[in-house]
Amino acid sequence: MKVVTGVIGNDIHVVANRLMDLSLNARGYEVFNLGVNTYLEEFFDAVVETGAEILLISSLNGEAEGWGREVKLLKAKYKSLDNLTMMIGGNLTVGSGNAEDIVPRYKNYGFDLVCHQVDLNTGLDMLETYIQEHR
Ligand code: B12
Repeated sequence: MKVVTGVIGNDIHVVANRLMDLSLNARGYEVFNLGVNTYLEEFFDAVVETGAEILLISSLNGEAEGWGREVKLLKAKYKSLDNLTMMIGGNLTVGSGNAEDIVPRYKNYGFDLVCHQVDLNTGLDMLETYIQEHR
C-alpha cells in the first residue's frame, strides 16, 4: 500500500518524520516522504501523482491547526481523493491541550485519525485497525 508522508506547514522537526518513514517501510508500505515544510496542496498533489491511499502528516511545533484546517475545502477540489485515509500526529496544539478537545477539532477539519502526543507505533497500529475496518 502506498503512503505519502511529511511534516506540515512551517514545521522543520524532522526526526519523527524519519522514524515514520523507517517504521512504515518496515511494515511493508511503499513510502513517498515529502519531508519538512510541506503544505496541504503539496501533500494532495503527491497523493494524486503517486496514487497513494494513505496520507500521514506529522507536526511537532504545534502549528498544524493553522496549516491543516482547510482539508475539506481543498480535498473537494481534487476529484480522486474520496477514498484517501488521512492521519495526523505529533504535538497538535501550541502549549498544553488535551486530546479530548483536540481530536474532535481535527476530525471536523477532515482528518480520519488524529493522534495528539501518541507514540508512533501505537499510532501506526491504530491506522492498521482503521484500514481493516474501513476496506
Ligand atoms: C529537536 C527539537 C528542535 C530542533 C529540530 C531539529 C530538526 N531539524 O528536527 C530545533 C532546535 C530546530 C527546534 C526548533 C523549534 N522548536 Co523544537 N523541539 C525539539 C525537541 C527537543 C525534540 C523533538 C524531536 O525531534 N523529538 C523526537 C521525536 C521522534 O519524538 P516526539 O517528538 O516525542 O514524537 C513522537 C510522537 O509525537 C509521535 N509522532 C510524531 N509525529 C507523528 C505523526 C503521526 C501520524 C503519528 C501517529 C505519531 C507521530 O511519534 C514520535 C515517536 O514516538 C522538542 C522537545 C521534546 N523534548 O520533545 C522541541 C519542541 C517540539 N519544539 C518546540 C518549539 C516551540 C520549537 C520552536 C518554535 C522554537 C522557537 N521558538 O524557535 C522551533 C520551531 C521551528 C519550526 N519552524 O518548526 C516545542 C513545541 C511546543 C508545542 N507544540 O507547543 C517543543 C515540544 C519544545 C517545548 N517543550 O516547548 N526544535
